[in-house]
Amino acid sequence: MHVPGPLSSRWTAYLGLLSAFSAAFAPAVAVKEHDFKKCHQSGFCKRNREFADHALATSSWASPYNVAPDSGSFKDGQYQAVILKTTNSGETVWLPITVSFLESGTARVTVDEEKRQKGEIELRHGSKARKERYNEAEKWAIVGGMTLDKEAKVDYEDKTQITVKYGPTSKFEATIKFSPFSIDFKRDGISHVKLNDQGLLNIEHWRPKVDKPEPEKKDGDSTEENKAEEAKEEPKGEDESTWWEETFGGNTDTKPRGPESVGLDISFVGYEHVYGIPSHASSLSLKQTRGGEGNYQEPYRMYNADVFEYILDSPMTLYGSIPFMQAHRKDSSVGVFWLNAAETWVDITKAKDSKNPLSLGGKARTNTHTHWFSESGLLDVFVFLGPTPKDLTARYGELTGTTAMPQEFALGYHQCRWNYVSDEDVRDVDRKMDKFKMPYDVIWLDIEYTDEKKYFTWDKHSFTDPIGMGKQLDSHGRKLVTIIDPHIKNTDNYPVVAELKSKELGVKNKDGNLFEGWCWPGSSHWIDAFSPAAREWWSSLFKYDKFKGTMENTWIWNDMNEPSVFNGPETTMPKDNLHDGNWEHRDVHNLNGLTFHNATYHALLTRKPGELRRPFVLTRSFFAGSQRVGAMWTGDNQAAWDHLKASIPMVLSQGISGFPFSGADVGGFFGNPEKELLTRWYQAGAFYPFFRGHAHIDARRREPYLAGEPYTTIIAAALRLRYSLLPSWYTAFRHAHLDGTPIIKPMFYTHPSEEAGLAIEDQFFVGNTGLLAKPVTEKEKTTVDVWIPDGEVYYDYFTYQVIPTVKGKTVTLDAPMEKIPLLMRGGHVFARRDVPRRSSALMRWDDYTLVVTVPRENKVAEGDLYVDDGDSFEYQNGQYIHRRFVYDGAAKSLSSVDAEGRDAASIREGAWMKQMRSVGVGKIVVVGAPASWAGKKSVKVESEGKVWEARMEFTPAGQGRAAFAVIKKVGVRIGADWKVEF
Ligand code: MIG
Repeated sequence: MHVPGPLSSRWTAYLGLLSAFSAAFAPAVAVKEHDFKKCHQSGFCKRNREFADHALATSSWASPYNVAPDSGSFKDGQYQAVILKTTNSGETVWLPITVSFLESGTARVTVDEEKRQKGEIELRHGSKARKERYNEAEKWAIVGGMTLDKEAKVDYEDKTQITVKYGPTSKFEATIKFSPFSIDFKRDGISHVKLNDQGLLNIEHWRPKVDKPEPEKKDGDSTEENKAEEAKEEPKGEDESTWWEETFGGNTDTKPRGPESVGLDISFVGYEHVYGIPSHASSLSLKQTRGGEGNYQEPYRMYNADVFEYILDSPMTLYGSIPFMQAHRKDSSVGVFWLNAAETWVDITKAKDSKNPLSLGGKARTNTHTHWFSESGLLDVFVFLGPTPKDLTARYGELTGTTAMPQEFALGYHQCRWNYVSDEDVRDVDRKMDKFKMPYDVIWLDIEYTDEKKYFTWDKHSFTDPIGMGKQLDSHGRKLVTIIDPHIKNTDNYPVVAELKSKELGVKNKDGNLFEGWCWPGSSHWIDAFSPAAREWWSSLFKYDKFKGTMENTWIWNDMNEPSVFNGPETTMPKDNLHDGNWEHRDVHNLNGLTFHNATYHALLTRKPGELRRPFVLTRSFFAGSQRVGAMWTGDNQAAWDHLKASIPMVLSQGISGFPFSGADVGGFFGNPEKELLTRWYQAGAFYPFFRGHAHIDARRREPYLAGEPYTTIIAAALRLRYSLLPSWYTAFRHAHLDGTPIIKPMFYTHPSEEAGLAIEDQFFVGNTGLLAKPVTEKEKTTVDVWIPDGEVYYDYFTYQVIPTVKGKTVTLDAPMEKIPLLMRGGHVFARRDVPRRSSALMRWDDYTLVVTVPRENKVAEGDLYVDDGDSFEYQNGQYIHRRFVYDGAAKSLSSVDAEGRDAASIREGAWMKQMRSVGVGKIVVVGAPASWAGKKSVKVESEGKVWEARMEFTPAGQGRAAFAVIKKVGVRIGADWKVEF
């Protein structure tokens, strides 16, 4: 039985490390790797790897899974059949398979286990665990895109196989082979994705436990004798030692259903790069995982966990997971989404194609083989056939939803630390940011604001007047974020825990009693946010009159929702705990963070009757779909240069995996950054979609104004750069919201045809602005090499220097301390607001500056601007401005039209839109203006039936700087159609 002591080793180790930090600020202590499972310590991981080793080493290997003769039928876009597995003991296992072809061109393959069989299984220990493979991951992750493709057709069928054509213009096809079972997905007649091509499909069927003398066990490793004994069992070499019970780090997992993992190989034919499956502190282009030089030994793991002091360049799991992977080669992208919320591992290997070396213009192509396995649940995989990276993010977004349209303030700068110690401290930081002219939008309160870690309460001594504090912030349009965690202190006189208990809203242990564990408050219980009743109760706690001290500008931070349990196995919950519907924690673990985040999001929607504002909730743990309810950050990084560097591929990886509202703690959480590092981190952080400075409780104070000169001025400039570009960031969020496009984009995403860019992970484009950023992430570095993806002209953002670029080559840029390497690609128009102010709210009615970057040969430059009230849901009723700007060098004009072709007259203007009538285009800057404009003093402006002249100043090219023109006092409304003629 799992009986955690009140102060387990985990808890004391945690405290020990914390105090070690306060004592010495020793250089980063590496994560205690032995606190987390390696593959060989996770029973099903070990078994699936051994299964793979055996299959791949056996030349005559045939997958023991076959589609039952005549079991298949195809109807209305769905193929259904039964796969039979014959076990070594001669037993036949029935596995119903459904292949769904969706209208969007996505295919879904779901394999379940025959219900009849499940019924026969007696669970051990009289367990209450649900006897069914978990089939509700889709209920949490999927919100659309599930319409079946009624046009999908059987193209060919015989006794051995069936081919279905589907997708837009039927250019996709799937050939399902029966014996052994496999699926080959083709696009335009060519194989791209193959399932079970290597024969690694492995569905550990449910079986009764046959009691026999317990073999000797030690933490997942079996002895040599046991191995010999087990070799006689099915399938060959199977290690049964962890079938029925598993022990790790002193915690025992009673496994009432026995072995039940699902595994499958997925091959990407002709693909050399795979990306995604965040979050890992790893490269953007994922590494191979089965050893060899420069490769990992361990599979990428997804088992959401509070990984203390995580190490870099590692496939270890982190706080959240998105089992969505994309493969890319020159001009083609395909992908898979493995919908399973249990512990999951992915092995990746790459191999030159020996079979057909002449296939791609004589070059032996590389195939990437991936091997996925999850501890329990359905085998459920979506296959995307691209062909572009944008198609993948859009199709994935249709299924799991897109980034919620954020509060506009959320794109500003967030000032956090563990902890601001009193309301006076908060007020003081607020004043100092103003004094040093540093814009910011949000100040954060970590766990110490509470009365003894009882959430929804305040420490009465240090936070005497939270409302007064909130009002001071509000006077400059600023916000407060307070932390609320899922562990509820188990103590007397705390109504929250009393209700959780009396209403039975907590996660239960395997015996069906309220689960108790240790976290910050000491003994705690955990809300079970899978339960509708618990979510409803959670909502009640956030009402303004319930969570006293909060007001309209208070928003929420959800931490520790993996969940983190100090005395639990791998710092989380026992897998045999029970959730709503008696699903085991094992089945739902990776969804836990999403459900809690989701509960908080919905709670904030109902704080006050009639108040309909977009919630802001930051989460640490997440799963596919979490993007619909808020932002994430990459957790407890360190104040070290390599952590700054690692943050960029991590944030890019989030972006291409459907959850782009992400950032890393600026400055590094643990330790004290030297001033140069802190400054460079602000310069990089100004390009994270989520931009927050944060620090550990034992770290020295590091509010940006404390840095001293020249750092303070440089950091202030980075903050202001962020603020001036907010209109473009917000527009990028709009695109992410509409179709799942990342906010910052890696080279493979924007330039999928450029092979040399496919692995680049340290530079990126911002939205559609053409802004190419390459933050400095190395100490004492004063130059950077930027790789140039195309033949466009590139200008320096600050100086308008024309960068001497060659497509596909790097160019070295000067990057002294005060400089952020930032280029403008020719051919874009983007919006800024140039008047520096204290917060985004104070910029709401400022005029815009439009920057036109003239492309090569003075052709066409384009861009857009999306604006709404940044707060309510009125944008869903058409209350927004979305302009498309087109600069046409040949026609000598710049025009603004409604980006969606809406008729202005058809929009009934609400209060916000009315007020926007007073907001105009203050300035237009044309970078790279044609030399022929020299001598011109004005331009013709036409809008709303009027024509007038506006002054233009032209500065000719000189010393490598492009010519540019500035038009001031343009005099047009931002919401109106207009045209400028040069
Ligand atoms: O176990 O709330 O990642 O940002 O400051 C540490 C205290 C708990 C972990 C979060 C970190 C936060 C800290 N929390």
